[in-house]
Amino acid sequence: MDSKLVVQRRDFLKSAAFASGAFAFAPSLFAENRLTDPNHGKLIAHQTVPMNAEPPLTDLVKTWITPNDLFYIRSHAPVPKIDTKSFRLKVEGMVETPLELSLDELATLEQRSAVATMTCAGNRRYEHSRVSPIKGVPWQEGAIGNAKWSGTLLSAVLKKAGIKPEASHVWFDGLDEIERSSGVIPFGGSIPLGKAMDDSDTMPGALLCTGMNGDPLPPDHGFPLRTVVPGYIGARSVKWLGKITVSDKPSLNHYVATAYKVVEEGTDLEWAEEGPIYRFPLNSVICTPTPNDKLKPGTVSVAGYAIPPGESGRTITRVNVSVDGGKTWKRAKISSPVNAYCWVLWKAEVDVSNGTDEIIVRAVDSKKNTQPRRVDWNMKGYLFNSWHRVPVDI
Ligand SMILES: Nc1nc2c(c(=O)[nH]1)N[C@H]1C(S)=C(S)[C@@H](COP(=O)(O)O)O[C@H]1N2
Ligand SMILES: [Mo]
Repeated sequence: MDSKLVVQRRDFLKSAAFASGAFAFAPSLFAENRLTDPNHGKLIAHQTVPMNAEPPLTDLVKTWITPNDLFYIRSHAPVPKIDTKSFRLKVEGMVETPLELSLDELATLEQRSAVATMTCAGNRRYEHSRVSPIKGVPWQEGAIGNAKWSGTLLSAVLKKAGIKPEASHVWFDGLDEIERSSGVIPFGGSIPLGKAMDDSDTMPGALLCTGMNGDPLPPDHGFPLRTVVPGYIGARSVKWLGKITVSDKPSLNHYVATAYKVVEEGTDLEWAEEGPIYRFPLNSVICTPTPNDKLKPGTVSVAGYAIPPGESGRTITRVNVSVDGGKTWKRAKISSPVNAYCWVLWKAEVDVSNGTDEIIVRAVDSKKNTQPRRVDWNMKGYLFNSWHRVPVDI
């Protein structure tokens, strides 16, 4: 699949497709799409019904904790109206005692707070789309955020229900109604039971979350209850959670059984053979300067984020910036806490001259894995994590 290798941005700049505007940089396109809705005034919308929006990159990296009004929103259907008084979370399937829990009852079980980064599997899809167009929200690099999540340990709810020995997966169904050609379905996710029970002192395996950065969950982020699965792609963190099903296989919901897989050609066999994506990969991104910025020769401040792969004990150890196409690298300064399951923010000062045509970043994690220079194109544009390149005009 060499033709579909994600080629360097320099190559794109020269390509006719790029010059024709077919894949023009989104910032200009975004400017026309800015939302007028005061609640989402800071976000840049790709679509408003359902809401799919991301923050401007320069704002995104101003703080390690992403404020709720700067947190990207990815919804497949409008926000469902949920009456919190009559709301009951159903817990069923391979359990000793099926449960129907009110929000007050959930609050009596073990509570936790944890800071974790959430990112959409489609983050950076628009870069991928330049190789060959991809359907789906054309996310830039803003489909990511770092928040303090609080709520009930999923493991506490499962223990209360009693897990049957044959169980091995936990399914989540949302209360939203997504219209598909086959009919109306809820958004569904699922995780292996082992992940659900994998709590440490600092990080829950998964949370049933009611609070985001000290506020009740905003409606767009799943009020009154959502799953948060640290380390996993955002799609596993089901919003407006209504039902948990314990099973011996992954969920049969479309968003687990079919969508969110990495496939290259999309044959029936490939879809059937490929398993669901769970964890997100090592990644790093330059947030300033942006491709539109005019720079002068001399020292330029570069800033962005880097995220370790979503695994216990894996942290970012190094972020490198290059202005000569990756021949030499300068180590960036990490300006935030460094934790597993969380992004870091970084800054670097680099010297640019009239010959500089791009700035590149790549990150290294504590297992000495380096972010790949290139990655293969995939049909849905998921998990794009090649070196991030920003073309500059000096
Ligand atoms: N019920 C429901 N849960 C959902 C979704 C959805 O459309 N419906 N989108 C998922 C996807 S793809 C992502 S990336 C995250 C986004 O969470 P956020 O909107 O709070 O950023 O929610 C996930 N949970
Ligand atoms: Mo997503």
